[in-house]
Amino acid sequence: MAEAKLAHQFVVYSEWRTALVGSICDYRSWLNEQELSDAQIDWRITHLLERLREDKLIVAFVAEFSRGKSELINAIFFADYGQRLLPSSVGRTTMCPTELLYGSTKPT
Ligand SMILES: Nc1nc2c(ncn2[C@@H]2O[C@H](COP(=O)(O)OP(=O)(O)OP(=O)(O)O)[C@@H](O)[C@H]2O)c(=O)[nH]1
Ligand SMILES: [Mg+2]
Repeated sequence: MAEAKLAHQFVVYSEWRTALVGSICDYRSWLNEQELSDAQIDWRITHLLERLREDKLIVAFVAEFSRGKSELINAIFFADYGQRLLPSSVGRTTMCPTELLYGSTKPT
């Protein structure tokens, strides 16, 4: 139930981003028609559109050391693995900012 609700919210979010891309494209066309655009504005809009089209979701887990970040990530994303994928123990463990990536086209 909660999973279906979350999935639905992601669909709504994705639709909102698509609509926003459309509005920004319209805005860019209007700027061009009115001859109000320049190279810098065009570059900024292109950059913004690229970011919106990427549709990448970034979730950050931030806290002091040994507060359970790694354990929480293991529980949320890797509960089915039956073992801790991220090392987690008392004291400083991870030691540096760590980035985990997932993409359906990337090898697992
Ligand atoms: N009792 C209890 N212990 C927890 C909980 N979450 C984490 N721990 C324990 O707290 C300790 C630290 O957890 P970590 O997940 O390694 O903490 P961290 O925030 O990733 O720490 P650093 O990587 O050092 O920044 C580990 O021994 C965990 O097993 C919890 O909800 N309850
Ligand atoms: Mg950690």
